[in-house]
Amino acid sequence: MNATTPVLHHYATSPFAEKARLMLGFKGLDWQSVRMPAIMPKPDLLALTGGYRRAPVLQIGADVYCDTALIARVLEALRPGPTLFPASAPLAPVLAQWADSTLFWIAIPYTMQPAGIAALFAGQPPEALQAFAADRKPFSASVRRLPLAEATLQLQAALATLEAQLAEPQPGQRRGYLLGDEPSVADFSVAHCLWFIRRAPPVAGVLAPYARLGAWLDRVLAIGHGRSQPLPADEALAIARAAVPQAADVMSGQGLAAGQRVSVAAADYGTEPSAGTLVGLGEDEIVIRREDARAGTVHVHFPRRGYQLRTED
Ligand SMILES: N[C@@H](CCC(=O)N[C@@H](CS)C(=O)NCC(=O)O)C(=O)O
Repeated sequence: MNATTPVLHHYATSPFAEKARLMLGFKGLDWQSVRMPAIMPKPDLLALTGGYRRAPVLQIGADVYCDTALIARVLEALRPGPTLFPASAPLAPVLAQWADSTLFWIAIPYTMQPAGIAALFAGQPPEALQAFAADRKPFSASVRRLPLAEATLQLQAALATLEAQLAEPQPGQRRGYLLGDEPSVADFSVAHCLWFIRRAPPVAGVLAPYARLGAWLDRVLAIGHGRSQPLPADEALAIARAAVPQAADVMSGQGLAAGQRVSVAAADYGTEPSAGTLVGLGEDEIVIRREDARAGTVHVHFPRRGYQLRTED
């Protein structure tokens, strides 16, 4: 482990964090693990991001990467093989996006039905559930919450489609993963949603009729999380302070210039903005520079898709 070892800021029960952990395991990368709280306040995380509060966040030195769609691309650049984006599966990012935005918001209300909540919060005081509910209410207010009956129907339809996708393309021919014989980013995006359902045994029976999907989920989860070492948040901030962020460029033709004051926020939910100076803009990446008393000068990176970039001047 050294100053350029990836640092994942995450918590155990977060589905998107599980996606990132599995992708790190798939890449065979060594990483450092900073535990963040599951609810606000998250002062150590916000020292890095300047406002973005979602889980997970990846840090490499003084560069901070928000959103698992971007984290997947960063891990791919760090270690190209095995690839998350096989040339034979051009639809992998599209299927991943469907899972992250649509399947996730079916799996969450389905799992968070009373029996699921009771299992997920078993052994915790009632205040823990109250605090979680109070945190998530404004966080996800912009998402239409599916009633349980509708979530269940939509989940069963999605599971049946995924089961069909895993059928043998030709008799005797294997399809080990959703888009071929090797995993792609799509497998990790679908897997984290189903991983969450499995964590609540009283409601996980919904997965039982789909045998190929169950075997596929076992295979993806067996990839594991690779090798990680715990890191206190203070030490992650010290790593950022001691490092120099990577150079970035602002592409032309977008009506924006390096040095402009901007803010960036998720467009869907958890929309707390991060403000800073625009230093990078690419086809699918926004980079802002910010100064923080604890983290020093950091570059915070966001995907363009799904994020709103606003000028502040
Ligand atoms: N599009 C984001 C979604 C991240 C997300 O929704 N994370 C959830 C946890 S699974 C979250 O941040 N929940 C609120 C929190 O942890 O404070 C990504 O791909 O990283």
